[in-house]
Amino acid sequence: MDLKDKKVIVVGCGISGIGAVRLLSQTGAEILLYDENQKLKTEEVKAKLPKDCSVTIQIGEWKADILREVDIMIVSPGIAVDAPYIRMAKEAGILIWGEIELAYQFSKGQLAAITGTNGKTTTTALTGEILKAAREDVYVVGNIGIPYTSIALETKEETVTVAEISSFQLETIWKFAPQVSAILNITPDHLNRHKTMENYIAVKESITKNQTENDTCVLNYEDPILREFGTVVHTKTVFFSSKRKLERGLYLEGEEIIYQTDTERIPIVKVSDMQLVGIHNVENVMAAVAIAFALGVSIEVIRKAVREFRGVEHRVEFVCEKDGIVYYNDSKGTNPDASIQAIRAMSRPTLLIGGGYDKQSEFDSYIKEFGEKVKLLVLIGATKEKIAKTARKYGFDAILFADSLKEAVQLCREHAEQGDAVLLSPACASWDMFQSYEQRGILFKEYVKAL
Ligand code: UMA
Repeated sequence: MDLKDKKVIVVGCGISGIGAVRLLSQTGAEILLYDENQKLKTEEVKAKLPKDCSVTIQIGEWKADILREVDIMIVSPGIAVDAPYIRMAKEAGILIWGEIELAYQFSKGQLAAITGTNGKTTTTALTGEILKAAREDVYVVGNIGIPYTSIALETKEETVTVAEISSFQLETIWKFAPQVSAILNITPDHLNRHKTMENYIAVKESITKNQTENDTCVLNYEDPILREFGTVVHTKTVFFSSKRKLERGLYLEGEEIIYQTDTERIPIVKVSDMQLVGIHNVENVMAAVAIAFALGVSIEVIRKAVREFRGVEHRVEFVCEKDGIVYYNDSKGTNPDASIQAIRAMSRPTLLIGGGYDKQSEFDSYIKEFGEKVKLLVLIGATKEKIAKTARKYGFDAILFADSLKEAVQLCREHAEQGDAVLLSPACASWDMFQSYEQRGILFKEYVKAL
């Protein structure tokens, strides 16, 4: 679409809004940037934009006349579509696009789009690595943290873009049509935003809405919602399953991932040859393999990239093995559910470091996951007493307290034996002791390496 002389309002001054303005500044559009947050300073926002970029910035209270003569509204993912000013814009007949749609409108080449409640970042990163091993011009963007608009104008016919797409972003797509889509799983999440599970499912499934029958959708057979969706979706489908053999699709045979196509049975990789651990990662690998295969990547390239992929930093990330003890950094385990996945991924007796900022979470399910696997729990941070109390309630009392992460690492080393794993997966945010989960993870790795 030609945006020359069109009036476009961008809502949100986060990385999506800034990406959108940067793109729009190349199109000849007249740009208005709005953000509700009164604390933002116009000068600070300006500093994030190119110097020669002509944009009117409005911060704080929404003024009704702001929509006068506006043609298109570009919405950041964090803004709910039922926000009053979005409703007003709709009523005024203004086109509402998400930042993803804007990027799509200006993109060339092929697009793979990955959504799902869990696993999308790992699957997106791995798909990106496989494609980079096969093709020259590959971008990895979206919810993973790089706005799609930041690269859209650089794409060419031979480009492949791999995009992690959240439910928030799917709410405001219009013509967005990936050649390959994937929905990894759908379990309750973000219901404060989507209101009902039906809405959440519908928005996830809408990733396929503009795909054609020549395009592909990759789906998890073990998710009952997606198994059903596979029977009605109009695209070609590829199922994957970590629990049963499929007539067609990807599945586990013993220890090996197999891809059964219409004509061939293709062994992909043994789980023991992968650096990713845990059954959830087997599923992520299957999805990434299916996407790459649908985009024409050879099996040899796929195999090599899967074997070499070390995972996403801070998500059950293998740190090192020392004296027969392996260390994993799951600092991204910032809530009990995420940490449960990490504990499940451990195949050795485990010394677990937990605790952190208090988000008022309940830790019952986290403790119940310990089973016979967790042999020692070392607690740090604001939630240490609360987690210890919950653990004792379930009869688990192999608990130590530490005043710092460094001390927790040292305690684990003292108590670990050859064949054990030490896992940092706090089930809590980091803000009581660190700036971010990234900083917590980086320090953990430093302390481990210094042992
Ligand atoms: N704002 C308003 N009004 C609102 C809400 C927000 O004006 O009602 C303003 C805020 O004041 C702020 C700006 O909007 O200045 C923030 O916009 P945003 O929340 O869309 O954040 P971005 O920085 O643009 O980041 C977004 C995604 N954030 C969300 O979906 C909340 C990032 O995903 C994504 O990486 C990025 O775009 C690039 O595509 C983060 C996320 O938490 C990681 N995603 C959720 C998840 O993974 O569960 C969906």
